[in-house]
Amino acid sequence: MTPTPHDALLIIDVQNDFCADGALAVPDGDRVVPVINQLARKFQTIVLTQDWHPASHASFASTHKADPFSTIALSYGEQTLWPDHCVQGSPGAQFHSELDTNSAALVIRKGMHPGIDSYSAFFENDKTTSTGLSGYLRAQNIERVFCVGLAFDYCVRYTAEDAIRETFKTVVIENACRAINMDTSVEDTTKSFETLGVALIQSSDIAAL
Ligand code: VGL
Ligand code: ZN
Repeated sequence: MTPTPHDALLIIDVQNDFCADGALAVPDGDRVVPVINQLARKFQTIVLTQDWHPASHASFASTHKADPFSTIALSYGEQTLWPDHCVQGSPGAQFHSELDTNSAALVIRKGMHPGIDSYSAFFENDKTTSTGLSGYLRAQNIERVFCVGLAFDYCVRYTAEDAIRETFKTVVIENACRAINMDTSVEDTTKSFETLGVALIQSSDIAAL
């Protein structure tokens, strides 16, 4: 697989709070950084996402005086409650300091509505509020997206699922992702990718890396 001008790299949530010592640290989250930086050199179109919550966001357990990693019913359905993370402007919300952000054309900030979480780079968790990413990618004549980053079983998963529903060919580069891994979340993700036709590859499958 060699990236063409019709391919985009979507780099999901490589932020301090998802890396070592972060508020919602993903095991080995930091290890995606060198892999992603290497991949980025192969793509002309790169989009970054940044989880960017207001204080007291509806996805924070503290907002509901509930335990982190429990679930709650919100207006749009079941929502997992997380430790406070990626609060707008906080150090935890910044990109990992070693991530190459200079080559990105666009940063999509998500999870900004106080009452709606957003795992996907395309649609918020209510499945109707759009971030505008599809329109941007279509305007750039993008036909295929490669998804990388954190976390494999949440934001990368939802992004890839929406990308293929939005009719982009969709590839997830497994070794450029790390998972939160709750219950069967990783297994559920790989099964869903198989069902939907999301391709799962390794960074070494990208030609002449
Ligand atoms: C994420 C949980 C909450 C992610 C973001 O980036 O996967 N997970 N917010
Ligand atoms: Zn979040």
